[in-house]
Amino acid sequence: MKIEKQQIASLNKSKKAEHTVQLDFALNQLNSKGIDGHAIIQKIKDFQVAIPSWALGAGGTRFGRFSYGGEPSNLHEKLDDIGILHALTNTAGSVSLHIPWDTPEDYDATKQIAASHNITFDAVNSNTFQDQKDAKLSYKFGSLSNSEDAIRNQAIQHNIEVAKIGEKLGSKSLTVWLADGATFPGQSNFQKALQNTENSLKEIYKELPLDWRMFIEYKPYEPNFYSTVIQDWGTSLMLANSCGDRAFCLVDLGHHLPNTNIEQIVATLMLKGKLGGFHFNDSKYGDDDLTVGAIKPYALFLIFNELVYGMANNANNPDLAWMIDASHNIKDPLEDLIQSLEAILIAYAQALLVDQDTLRAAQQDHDVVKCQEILQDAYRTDVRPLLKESRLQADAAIDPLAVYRDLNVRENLINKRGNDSIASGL
Ligand code: LRH
Ligand code: MN
Ligand code: MN
Repeated sequence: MKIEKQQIASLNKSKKAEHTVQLDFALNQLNSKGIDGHAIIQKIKDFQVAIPSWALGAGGTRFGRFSYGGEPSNLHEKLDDIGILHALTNTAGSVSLHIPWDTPEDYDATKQIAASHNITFDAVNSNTFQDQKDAKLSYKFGSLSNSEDAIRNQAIQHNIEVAKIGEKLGSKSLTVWLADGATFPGQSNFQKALQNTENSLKEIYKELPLDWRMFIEYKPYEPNFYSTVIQDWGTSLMLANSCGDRAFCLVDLGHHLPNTNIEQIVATLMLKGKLGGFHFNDSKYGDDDLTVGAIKPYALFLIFNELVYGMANNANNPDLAWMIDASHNIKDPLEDLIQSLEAILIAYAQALLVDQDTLRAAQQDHDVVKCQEILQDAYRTDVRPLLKESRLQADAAIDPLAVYRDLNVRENLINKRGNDSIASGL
């Protein structure tokens, strides 16, 4: 199923009058504060977030999985779903593949379908946290950190292979996330596990094309519940530094212990030019992979405030690879992704409203109250009319969720694919 521009344009018509009133109000409000709303609209229009190939079906939990119906059962159907998202939002312009879950069978066909939806290939993700069907050796006790040479080698070769697959599609980066760790004290030697991981990552890094980047993702726990080899940003930074200039840290919002100051981590990594990738989601307890902005929207805004500051001030930090990393247990995955994209853009637009010069001056004066006022004034501004305008200008939907429902997208997908198709992935 493909959504045509014409269908969106005709549904936009009914929203146009109300939108114009709201946009005028928002632009005037910003104007009175000396902010150029049109410049913000342009930045929102340019902002693209990768959709992971594993987020288009119902994820489920270890207790069960409830199918949503009409799920994509192969890579091409997944690209079609991202095409729907991109047509509606103009923000989902790339896909992040998980190999081997979504290894292309016919590269030309895959590229053609992606191109027909204006979708590019973002970071490719390796997977050494599961044993694959025909795998000779098991990752039960670790992959890149394993105490056995042959197992480490199999995992290294897999990562090199994933990069080769990505190269054929036009990807420029590899994301490595390791489940490696221990579930019980004494199970593994911390120093050896870390040293093995460092050596393995260096082997992979050495084989990456020169215009590629490597992103090293960290996570404190799960699936191992006593220790994880790459547990935090410090470990990730240390490993990235030892690999080289093209290795970076990847921050996944769900990969922090409760109350961690993620915005400070972002600031620190950007100062050092070492923040490369970003996985969006939200959580209440752990790596819940909930819809972005569903639980802690102010924290997301504070994180974006540091990202915006870093993008303006840390020329040594590369452009970031943005991706949604969420799982869908009870919602329609496409509706959930529309909500996540909206939350990301809201936080981004609000962060763009922060008057950095006034904030610096207030910080210099130690005017703590004013500092807080500046941030909260931006956070409490309704930027949704700017988002709507950015979509309208890009021929996307003023209200993507409403158009999705008006066009009966899910019903159409169920008719086409059936009620119990299953997407590969988590
Ligand atoms: C691990 C993770 C990582 C994986 C994805 C499926 O929790 O965040 O990014 O690749 O989930
Ligand atoms: Mn992640
Ligand atoms: Mn995760």
